[in-house]
Amino acid sequence: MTLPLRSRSSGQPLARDAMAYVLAGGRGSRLHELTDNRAKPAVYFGGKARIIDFALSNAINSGIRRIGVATQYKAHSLIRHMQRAWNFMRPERNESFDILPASQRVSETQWYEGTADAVYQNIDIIAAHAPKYMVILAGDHIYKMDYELMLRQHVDSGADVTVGCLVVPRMDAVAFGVMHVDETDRITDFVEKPADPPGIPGQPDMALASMGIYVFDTQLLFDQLRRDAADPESKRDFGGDIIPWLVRNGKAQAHRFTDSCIRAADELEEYWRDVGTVDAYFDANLDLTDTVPQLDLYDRDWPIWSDAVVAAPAKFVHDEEGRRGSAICSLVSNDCIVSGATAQRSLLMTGVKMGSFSSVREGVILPYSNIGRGAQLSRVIIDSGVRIPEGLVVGEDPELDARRFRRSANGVCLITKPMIERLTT
Ligand code: ADQ
Ligand code: ADP
Repeated sequence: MTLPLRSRSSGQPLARDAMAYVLAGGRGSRLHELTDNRAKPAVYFGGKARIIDFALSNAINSGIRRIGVATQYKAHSLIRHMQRAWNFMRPERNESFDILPASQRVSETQWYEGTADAVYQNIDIIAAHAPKYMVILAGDHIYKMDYELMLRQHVDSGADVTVGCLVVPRMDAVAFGVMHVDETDRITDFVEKPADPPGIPGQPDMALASMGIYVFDTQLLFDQLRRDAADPESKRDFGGDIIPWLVRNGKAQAHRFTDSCIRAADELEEYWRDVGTVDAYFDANLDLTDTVPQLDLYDRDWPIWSDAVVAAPAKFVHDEEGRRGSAICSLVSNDCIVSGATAQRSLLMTGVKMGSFSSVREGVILPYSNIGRGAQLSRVIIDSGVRIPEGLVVGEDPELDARRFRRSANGVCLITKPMIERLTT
C-alpha cells in the first residue's frame, strides 16, 4: 500500500523520528449505553469509521510510522478493529503498531491509573522503538490535523512540552485543561477542568483549552514520568499533573490547532469535536449529511483510514408492491439494502437493512441493524446489530419514547439491543 504524505511543513520531516501514542482507555460515560460494551474510541462514526480512526489516520497522514495504542476499558471490539484495520505496518521498514492493553506490567496490583501511567507502564516498549519525539494523542476526538507542523514548532521553540490548544466558549472549558499564554504562546498558567474557567485577555467570553495532545522529546518525557511516578500526591495524569508541573518548572508551549489543521479546497478545515455526549455525537454525524459539511471525508489527500470490510455495494430496490427504496441527503455504506423504504438526512452504516414501508428521518444507524417493515423512526441513534420490530414508531410521543429508550435533552432517542428486548418480552 502506498501511504500519502502531505504536509505544509518545509524541511526534513520530523514525523519519521516520532512515535504517536494514542490514549484509548477511557469509557466516555456520557455516551451512556453506546459505551456499555465498547470504549469510546471504538464507537462508530460517520458511516464507516470508528472514532479512533481519526487520530490514527492523522498520524499516518502526517508521516508517523510508529504507533502505540493504550487500551483499558472494554477494549475487545477496539482491539479487534485495530487488528483488522491497522495491521499494515512493516517492521522491516522501522514501522510498528503496538496495541498496549493495561496488563499489569509494572505492578501486579495496578491497572493504568491515569493517562500518564498508561505511558509510564510501557516505557520499555517505547524505548525499544527508540523514537526521538513522542506525540501523545487522545483516541476520542474527531478532527484532521498535521502533527508534523506541531513537531516542527516543538523543535523550533525548544520547549519541554508542546500542548495542542483551541479557543472554545468560556463555559465549555469546564471540561478542559485551560491555559494562559504570553505573547510568544508560552504557557504561563494551566488549570485542569476549572469550575470557573479564566477567559482570554481581550476575549473574556472565550478560553484557550487544551486538546489533550502533547509533543515531548522522548527522553524528557521518560524523566518526567519517572519523577511523577515517585510523587505520592500525583494522580498520574497528563492534564492534572505532568503539564501543570512543566508549566511551573519548565517550558511549556501552546500550539494552536489553526496552525496545523488541514487545508481542504483552499480553506482551513477548522473542525474539532469531542462527540462526548449523545447529542454531540448525533449532531456531528448528522452534520455530515449537509451538502457541504465542515468535515470533508472525501479528501483523498487526507483520507480517514478504516477497516476495509469485504462487503457488497449498497442497494436500493422496489419492494414487492412497487414502493421505491430511496435515500435523500444521507450517507449509505456498503452492504446496506433499502427495500421500499426511505432514509432522509441519515447515516446508514455498513450492513443496515431497511424493510418495506419503513422510514428513518435524522437517524444514525450503526452497522448491521435491521429496520423492520413499517417502522417509522425519527431522531434516533440505533446501536449495532439491533433488530427494530415491525411497525415501531419513535419520535412522535416524547413521554413514551423516554420510558422505552434513552431520550436526550435534545429529544434524540438512543436505542440498544437490551431496550428492544425489554419492549418485546
Ligand atoms: P479528559 O477529556 O478528561 O481530559 P481523560 O479522561 O484524561 O480526558 O482522557 C484522555 C484520553 O485518554 C482519552 O482519549 C481517554 O480515552 C484516554 N484514557 C483515559 N484514561 C485512560 C487510561 N487509564 N488508559 C489509557 N487511556 C486512557 C484531557 C486533558 C484535558 C484536555 C482534554 C481535551 O486532561 O486537559 O483539555 O483531555 O479533551
Ligand atoms: P461493536 O461491538 O463495536 O458494536 P462488533 O464488530 O462486535 O462491534 O459488532 C457488533 C454487532 O454487529 C454484533 O452484535 C453483530 O450482530 C453485528 N455484526 C458484526 N459484524 C457482522 C456481520 N459481518 N454480519 C452480520 N452482523 C454483524
